[in-house]
Amino acid sequence: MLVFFNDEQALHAPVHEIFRGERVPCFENPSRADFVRTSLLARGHVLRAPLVDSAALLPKVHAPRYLDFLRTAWARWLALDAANAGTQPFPSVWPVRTLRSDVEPTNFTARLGLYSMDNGSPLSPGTWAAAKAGADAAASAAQALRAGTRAAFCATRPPGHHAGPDFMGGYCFLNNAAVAAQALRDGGAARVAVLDVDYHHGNGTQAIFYDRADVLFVSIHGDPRTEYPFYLGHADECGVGEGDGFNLNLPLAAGSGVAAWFEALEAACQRIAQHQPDALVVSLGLDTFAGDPISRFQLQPPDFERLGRRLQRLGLPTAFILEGGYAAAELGENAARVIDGFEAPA
Ligand code: SP5
Ligand code: ZN
Repeated sequence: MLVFFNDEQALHAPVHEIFRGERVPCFENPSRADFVRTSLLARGHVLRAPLVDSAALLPKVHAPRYLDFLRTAWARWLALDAANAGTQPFPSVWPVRTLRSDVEPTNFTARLGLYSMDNGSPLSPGTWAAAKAGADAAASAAQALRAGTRAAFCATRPPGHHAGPDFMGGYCFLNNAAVAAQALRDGGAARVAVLDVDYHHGNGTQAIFYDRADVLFVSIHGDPRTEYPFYLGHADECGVGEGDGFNLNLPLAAGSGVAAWFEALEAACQRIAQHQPDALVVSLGLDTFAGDPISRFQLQPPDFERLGRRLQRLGLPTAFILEGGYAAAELGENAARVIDGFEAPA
């Protein structure tokens, strides 16, 4: 399979995240992509650098003032105090209900809160470069599909599906799946479907396309009553305006087994087929794996092959975008299994 790998991913390497009130090493770290690279190379896949600049696509899925902040955030952090070079900024205040988000504060921490949904998306000096290269990979995958390639796989990090129109969150900064879907639309696809199989609901992608009928969003995820991102991903979220009917959430209780997961996948695939899209974008979170340290589904390595086979049967040009998956040492194997299933003889 055509695989895009952005070497810049290694430039996003924050040291700590906050977990249960304590600073712990980041679950989302460069080793994840390294394991995927090693595994895909060993299976004979050729890895290519992204070749499309996503700059013109980004303002179609993100607010310009958010993009400006993200691009300049580290420089602004250093401008506060040169000693900040060795420390990570975290937001500490957010414009929740009754507070205003239309006036951009000048204070750095206030701005960071304005553009964050959580304190779980630490920045590092190369965050923009890494995230931008991931978006370039997504745009490159879309271009390859437009040129007739059956499928492409973006081994990108940081992930993207929690990043909304104007905020970062859940380790995500730029919404790579949204970039791919928008690029496919701009390239002539009348209808696109995004299938999000990450353990966590793709709140950012849902928000970006919630009022649109041209991009169907379907997600299978841990029930937000107990699982991150908590405040979106319920079954009654169907879309709004022209987008009414073009959003399908299939939440499953944390701890759900493999049979329940594949039943949801079947429902997802049937809705996607009904949409008759010209292309499919898969937000491929591999944190549904039983061994994932922060998630609670039970998929085993062969189940990822089964997922790939089912997606192949949709018969659509398909862009896979890597999202979560924190059992880093198993991530390469599980990613390769999805590709194996997709490429298996029907
Ligand atoms: C892309 C992606 O997968 N982002 C996930 C972000 C999750 N951040 C919050 C994690 C909180 C996990 N709490 C789980 C407790 C398990 N012992
Ligand atoms: Zn996830």
